[in-house]
Amino acid sequence: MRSIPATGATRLSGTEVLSLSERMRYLRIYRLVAVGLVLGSWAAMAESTWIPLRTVALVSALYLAFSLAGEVVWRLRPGRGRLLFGVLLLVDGPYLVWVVYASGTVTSPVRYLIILHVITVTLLASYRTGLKLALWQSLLLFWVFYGQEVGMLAHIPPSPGMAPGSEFRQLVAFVIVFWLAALATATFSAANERELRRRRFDLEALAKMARELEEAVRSVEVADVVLGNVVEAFAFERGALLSVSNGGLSVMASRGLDESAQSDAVDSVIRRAWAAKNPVLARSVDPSDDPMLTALFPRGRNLIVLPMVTERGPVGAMVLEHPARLGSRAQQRLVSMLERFTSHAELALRNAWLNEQLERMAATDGLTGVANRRTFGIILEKELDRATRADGPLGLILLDIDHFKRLNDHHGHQAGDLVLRRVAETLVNVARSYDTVARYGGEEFAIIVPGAAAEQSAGVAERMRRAVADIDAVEAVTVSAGVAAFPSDGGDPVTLVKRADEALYRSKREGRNRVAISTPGDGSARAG
Ligand code: GH3
Ligand code: MG
Ligand code: MG
Repeated sequence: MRSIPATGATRLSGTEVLSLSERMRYLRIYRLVAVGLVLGSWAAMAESTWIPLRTVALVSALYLAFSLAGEVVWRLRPGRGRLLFGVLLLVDGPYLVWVVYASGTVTSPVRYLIILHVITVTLLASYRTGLKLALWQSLLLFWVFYGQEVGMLAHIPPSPGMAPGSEFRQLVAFVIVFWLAALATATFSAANERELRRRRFDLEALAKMARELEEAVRSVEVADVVLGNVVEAFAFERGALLSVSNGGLSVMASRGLDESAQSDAVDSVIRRAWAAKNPVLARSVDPSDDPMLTALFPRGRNLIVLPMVTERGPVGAMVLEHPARLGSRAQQRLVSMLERFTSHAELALRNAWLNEQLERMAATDGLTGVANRRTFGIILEKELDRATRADGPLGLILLDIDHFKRLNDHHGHQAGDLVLRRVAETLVNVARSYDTVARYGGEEFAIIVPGAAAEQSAGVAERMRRAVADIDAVEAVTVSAGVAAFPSDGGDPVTLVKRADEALYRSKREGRNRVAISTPGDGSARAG
């Protein structure tokens, strides 16, 4: 079982929340403030200190000079930044411990600078560095304490009010306090850091999807990019992106599902999400209320249903199955991130759909909905190429409505338009799915019949002629057709169309309402 990548961090381990130069800057500020406080407190405690202000000022100046020099070296040779940062932190220790010692170890108010230092470093660097530093400071403090006990260091008497012999206890109490401070800060900063890393992970995942969406043109590509990114970023095992089609839903993209279910009715959990315009979490799906999701996600558990709704109404939904139930906080974060992904998806899908609609409009005839002449030209070229490569036949039918001018004159153009639509519809019904029906001109249609030689194409044309004759219209409608085929009548589109047109002309001449197959004599007959 996988969990939500709180572990997004693994991918980002190289990227830090604060840059090294920012950390250097904050530590410089700390050092200046620390030295200022040390000198200030010395001036205030003038009579009660053993070490004169001048000495403290000198040591402080050396310490500041050393750390500033360190920074200068870092600017000159930035490659060794990390090492230098560590060395400067190590040097902070002896300085701080020395001023604490010089001001009377355990009672000195400047000892709080050590706590402040540990907290600062924990926040700026990492909790590990913070804890290492706490250890270093403790060692130095104890070393100073025992150094005084064994006479290695001059014994500086604590302030007068202290009970004799309580120094060690005081020291231990202080060390415990600053370890607690270090641990508390480390815990909080680790939590903060984790949160920041997660946010960054989320944003990077969104940015990655946005980049990939730029490349996706078709709506199915868009759906695939969106679902793929979501599933990858949040470790989902199964998911589907569904879109509204013909009142039901169909699967545009899926992951981990072996079925491509289609449904005429919309599952109740999806309708609920649409109505709420908010994600809905479903522990399980019910076969009677949610037939599609039940089919898509057998034994589905913990489904997150994200509605996709545009200003024109519901357009789809993204459904994801999470392998585990989540704590409420993780769930909130996940769901709000998923909503952001979904709103990108809505926008990208809407654009892709608009594009596809424009393309369809540019490729089809507005009145009849079949391919227009431009598309006919492109497809004929393509199919001829394919037929040439496959060494197979290709049929072309040109079909013209008989006496259409008369029909228009008698019943008006609207009736004529209706007949044109009916004829187009009839031709499409007779054609196979890989045939192309196109409106070639006013009341002329062209049909490309891949794989069919002249005779077979004539068969198709004949079926079309009969079907048109059965149309229920203001008056009987008939058509004449001319058939040509590749390779018998020619190898290029122009010749093929010309031959079919000549055959059509013969149909007209011989009395209309019939099909003629191109013959070598047609051309001269038309010319004559
Ligand atoms: P034929 O049997 O020889 O083909 O005679 P026809 O009257 O069908 O042929 P003709 O070329 O003389 O007339 C074609 C007519 O088709 C003329 C034009 O008004 C009509 N037409 C062309 N496009 C449209 C259209 O989009 N809508 C309507 N209603 N009529 C159209
Ligand atoms: Mg006509
Ligand atoms: Mg005509």
